[in-house]
Amino acid sequence: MPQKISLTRYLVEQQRQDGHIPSQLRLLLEVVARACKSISQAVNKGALGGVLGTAGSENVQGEVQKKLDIIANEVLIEANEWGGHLAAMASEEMDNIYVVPNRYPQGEYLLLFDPLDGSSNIDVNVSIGTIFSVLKKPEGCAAVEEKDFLQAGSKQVAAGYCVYGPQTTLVLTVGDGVAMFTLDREQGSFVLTDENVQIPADTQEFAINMSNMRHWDEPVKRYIDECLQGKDGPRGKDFNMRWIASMVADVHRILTRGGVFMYPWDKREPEKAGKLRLMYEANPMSWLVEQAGGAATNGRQRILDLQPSKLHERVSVVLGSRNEVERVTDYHSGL
Ligand code: P6P
Repeated sequence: MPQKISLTRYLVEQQRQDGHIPSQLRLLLEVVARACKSISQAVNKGALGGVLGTAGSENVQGEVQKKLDIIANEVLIEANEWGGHLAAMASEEMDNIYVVPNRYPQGEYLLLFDPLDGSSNIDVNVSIGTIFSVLKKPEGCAAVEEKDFLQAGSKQVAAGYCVYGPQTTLVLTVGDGVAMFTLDREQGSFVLTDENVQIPADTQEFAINMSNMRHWDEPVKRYIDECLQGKDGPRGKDFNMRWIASMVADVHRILTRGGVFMYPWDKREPEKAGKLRLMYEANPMSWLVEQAGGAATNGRQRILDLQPSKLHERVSVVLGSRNEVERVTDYHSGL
């Protein structure tokens, strides 16, 4: 029976091997993992825990907040504010940044998260998840402000998500590939179940919300139309479609077996670059996908190169199997 490697042991060995994970970052990642275990418990209770349904409020995005959105946000704030590893946090569920209170020591990291992505699936028992991204506080920065968060995704020092599905699985990168940890509920710990995750460069599976087809730009319409023509069309092969409406679940499938995920700009709200948020959805997911050999663009540019101007900035997303992402991006360039 192979020895079980816990998340703690994996992080300690990574730290020892190549210093990729300074001790403060290791502490931060373990605290986030523990918070995800608590969120998983709350999600698993569902109706028995009285946590389903809406909270009767809206978030900064103008979206109705579910009770579990707020619970997950509070769990992450309370778990991370006292440890001394963080200077501040930012969340999809909070208009402004949350600076660590003066009663606690300040650390050198900034934590950003979507505490519970896929909220529309909560009440119908479909996989949802927590997405997180870690940046360093800028050098010489005394009092952290929102502008200190506005760093390109290429500046991330850690990124990951925890998907609450048939298994609770934590997926993580610190820039040295992607590792997956499955929650062993009997031990109460995350156990390494996959490392060096690799996304196949080609795929026959795309993920997009087809109901928006009439609103898409021409390059996206062309790409999807060619997929739908199947083996008799220009692609010469049939395609399958998946759309879970939880980015975490769709990305987890792509990391596990390949595919391409698209939430492109559309003309319903032309002033918005896209629906998904750059800082705490697209950036962490794009780094994970690239670390697993895939690619991630906004249709034209590498997502990790984008310079954010607002904390809750939105972006168009095309990510997954490298050859498919490159094809979509080429179509946007008129090739
Ligand atoms: P739609 C969930 O609300 C989310 O932000 C992503 O997790 C998901 O991929 C997308 O929105 C689903 O959007 O328009 O299909 O409901």
